[in-house]
Amino acid sequence: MEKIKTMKEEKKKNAQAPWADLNLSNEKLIKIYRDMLLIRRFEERAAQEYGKGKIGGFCHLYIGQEATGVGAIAPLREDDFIYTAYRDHGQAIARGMSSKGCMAELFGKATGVSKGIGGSMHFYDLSKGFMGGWGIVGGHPPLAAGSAFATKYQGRDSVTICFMGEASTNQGVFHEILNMAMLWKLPIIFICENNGYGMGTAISRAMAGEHLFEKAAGYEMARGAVNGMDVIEMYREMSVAIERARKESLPTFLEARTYRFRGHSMSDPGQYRTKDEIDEYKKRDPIETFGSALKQWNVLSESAIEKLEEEIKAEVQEAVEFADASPQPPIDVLYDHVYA
Ligand SMILES: Cc1ncc(C[n+]2csc(CCOP(=O)(O)OP(=O)(O)O)c2C)c(N)n1
Repeated sequence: MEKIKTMKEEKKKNAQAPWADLNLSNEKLIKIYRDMLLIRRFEERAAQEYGKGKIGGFCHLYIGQEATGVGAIAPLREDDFIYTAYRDHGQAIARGMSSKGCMAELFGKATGVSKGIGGSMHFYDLSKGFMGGWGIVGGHPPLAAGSAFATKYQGRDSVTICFMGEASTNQGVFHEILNMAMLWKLPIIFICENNGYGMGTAISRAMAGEHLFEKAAGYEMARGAVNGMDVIEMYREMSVAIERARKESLPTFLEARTYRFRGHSMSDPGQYRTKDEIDEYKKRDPIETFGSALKQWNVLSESAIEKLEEEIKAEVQEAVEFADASPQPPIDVLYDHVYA
């Protein structure tokens, strides 16, 4: 007798994979998953090392926001440029910067990606087009626009992407730079990672209006909101924006709605939000959601995921050992790159 299919099986049979309309090989899908998992495990370990006093100063974790960074960076070309704020570890790893160099930077060691004199907020790697890691809220979007202006001026078809937190959109400079980007038709994509809070202040207490992405409407810029907890949706919307920038030399403003599971920084007591709220968002954990989809569509098996976990655990362990064994930067570099 023919087995009666359950609704779930029927759905599974008829529906298409969420990435069916995108030209994504299994290899690329696995790389996207691996990058998200590596960011998560790297940062969990960074938090532990911070607790042991191996990492000092500011340290802002990206945990919860992995899909935004990975989904935005995965469709880029090697000759594209990335600018971001201080919550930069995840985007650096997504861009392929080595976990050893990143961990060593957190440890303040000479082998770090910024030679140990940048720290958590100032990751940098010119060879990857990763232009930082900037600490002043709203300070770096003008630099990113400058990069987009430069590549356009030189006749190259590189694209610049600029991550920023939602709080930076309340700065005056944000509006100045959106105006210029549209006026000069710059090949740039502004990605506003709206995680709902600027330090301990909920966005509703700091920003007039509900639809953040509509701030770009005043400049008649292509704009929209995207589910930043869904790596495939990010990839899809970014692909459209990248095409617009590369082919038409036009900017885009994307509001990625996301959430950070950890505090603003390592010293955040977190009294401005409830555990229930955090738990609610954890149900939408971007890594678990994507992992389940990959299993459902037979891209990865449970045992393949376990193997990836093992590999990543070993990679992070090696990164910590490398960072620990590396030398401090020499004292005479203290005033290098400091302008007065
Ligand atoms: C011009 C400026 N003002 C204040 C600060 C202090 N500050 C550091 S982080 C932060 C909140 C920024 O929130 P958001 O841009 O939404 O990024 P998120 O932390 O959510 O990633 C503030 C006010 C700063 N770094 N720069």
